[in-house]
Amino acid sequence: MKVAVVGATGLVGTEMLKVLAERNFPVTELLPVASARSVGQEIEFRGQKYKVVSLDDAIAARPAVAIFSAGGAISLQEAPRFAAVGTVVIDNSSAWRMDPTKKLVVPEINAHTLTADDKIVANPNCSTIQLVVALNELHKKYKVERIVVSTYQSVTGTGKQAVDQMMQERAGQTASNPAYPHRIDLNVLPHIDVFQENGYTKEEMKMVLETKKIFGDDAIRLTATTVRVPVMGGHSEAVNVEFAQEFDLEDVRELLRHTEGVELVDDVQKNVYPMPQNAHGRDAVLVGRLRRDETQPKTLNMWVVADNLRKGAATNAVQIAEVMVKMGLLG
Ligand code: 11C
Repeated sequence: MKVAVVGATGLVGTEMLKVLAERNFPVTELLPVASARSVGQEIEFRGQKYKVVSLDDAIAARPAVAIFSAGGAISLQEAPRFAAVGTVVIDNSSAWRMDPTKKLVVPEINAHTLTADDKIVANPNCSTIQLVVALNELHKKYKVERIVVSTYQSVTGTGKQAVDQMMQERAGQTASNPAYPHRIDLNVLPHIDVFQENGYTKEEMKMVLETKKIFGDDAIRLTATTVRVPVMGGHSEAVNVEFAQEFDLEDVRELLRHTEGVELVDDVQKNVYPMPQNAHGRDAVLVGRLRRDETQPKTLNMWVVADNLRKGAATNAVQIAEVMVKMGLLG
């Protein structure tokens, strides 16, 4: 199968290539696409060298699937051009997520909604993916009514520029090309993506809107505070979730043990709980610190950690492609 990876040299693009190789996705020809200045450069995939090609050359090659991670503007402009030649686009940007004609897919939850008409499929935001994977079975059994979530997000979510800023600051230097309006090392920024008119950031509103769309449930109320922390390896979330039905904490543990994509990491007597350093490089969504909210009934507190570049981006996108292969929707 011909596979294009658009944004192949970025942090997520690099992870996409790794995940495609690790999962033995049936790539017969790889078309790595990157900005004009990278065209002609070589990248390695499964021990073979591939030349970076332009968007036009990739479209002319009519790949079966194009996995995009090159920002919203490029997705808006270029995804329809790929779709027009019959390529299925799996897009990791926010460009198409809330378009009512596009599916927003987390395979464990709603892959069954995909059809042959879906030529542009949206991959959700990383902080939403790990939240909905953790809540999936709990929502089925107890029905989520309201979520209060605070995030602690890795600098890798912003990209290389932010990683460089943090490492330069950590080395005692002034960042040469800072990604953030303030220093990030030895600091915490309650600011991810741009501020909206309602005072929330776009990242916060993505969590609100994408959660409803993925669960297909507009009644879910969610309020978020998204925060950048000087961490690499994964995003963490403190989640307070109120259900319609009462629950038993042991049943919740049992459900999470059997939730696809989730690993229960919860043994506080031994100081065992999820941390970004345990999630790094892995696909599982780690869930721990399970406890009742003692201030009101039917409410659970939990701590959810996942590698934002893996399940939060590359892995989820490749899993969508895998499911589409199985459903006969690719190639
Ligand atoms: C972050 N969640 O950590 C963002 C990165 O809408 O796909 C992903 C942005 C997006 O900064």
